[in-house]
Amino acid sequence: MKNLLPSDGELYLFKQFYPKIEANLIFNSLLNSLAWQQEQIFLYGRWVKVPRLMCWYGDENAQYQYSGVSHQPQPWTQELLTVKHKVEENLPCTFNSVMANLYRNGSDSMGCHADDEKELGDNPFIASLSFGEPRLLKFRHKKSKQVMDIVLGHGDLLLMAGEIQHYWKHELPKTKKIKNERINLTFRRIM
Ligand SMILES: O=C(O)CCC(=O)C(=O)O
Ligand SMILES: [Mn+2]
Repeated sequence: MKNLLPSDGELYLFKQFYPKIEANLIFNSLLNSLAWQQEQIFLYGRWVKVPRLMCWYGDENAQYQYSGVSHQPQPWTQELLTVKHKVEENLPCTFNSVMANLYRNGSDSMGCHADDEKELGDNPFIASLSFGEPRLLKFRHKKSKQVMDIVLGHGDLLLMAGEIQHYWKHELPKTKKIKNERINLTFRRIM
């Protein structure tokens, strides 16, 4: 599999890791069964709603800090465990938690960031599965400002590895074109 980055980290895309029919079933079931919530974060002195719905599942000891707030994961559902096992069978790593994001339409988004929290370790493997509406994920090199656009489609698996979080940030921009939902699962290992 080819590294999509020109330098400073590793990024691999497995198109249709889940073929369409299976991806449809998983999408519908995650949409209806996960405990979606709109989180608030403290930004510039006030509480603001994040522009998407989120929830967090994992092993009991996989606590996670988000905007200074400690989050306890919800216990794994059978379906998330089945998905996690299939991802792990195809990658050289294992995970103890998953962050789920629901983008209700093109107005929902994720700002520019790197997944560089210290509890993820130095060069984490992060496996990101997408379902539903295809959306653009934009990578920006922190120094050279080089940009890499990747479209994440229904059933695609993206793997971030190596030094990528040191050198690149990523974001899911808003877009007026998209009216339907997308679900993203990012599997992580919290130390
Ligand atoms: O929705 C996406 O593809 C990006 C998710 C992401 O970057 C994250 O959860 O850290
Ligand atoms: Mn991220």
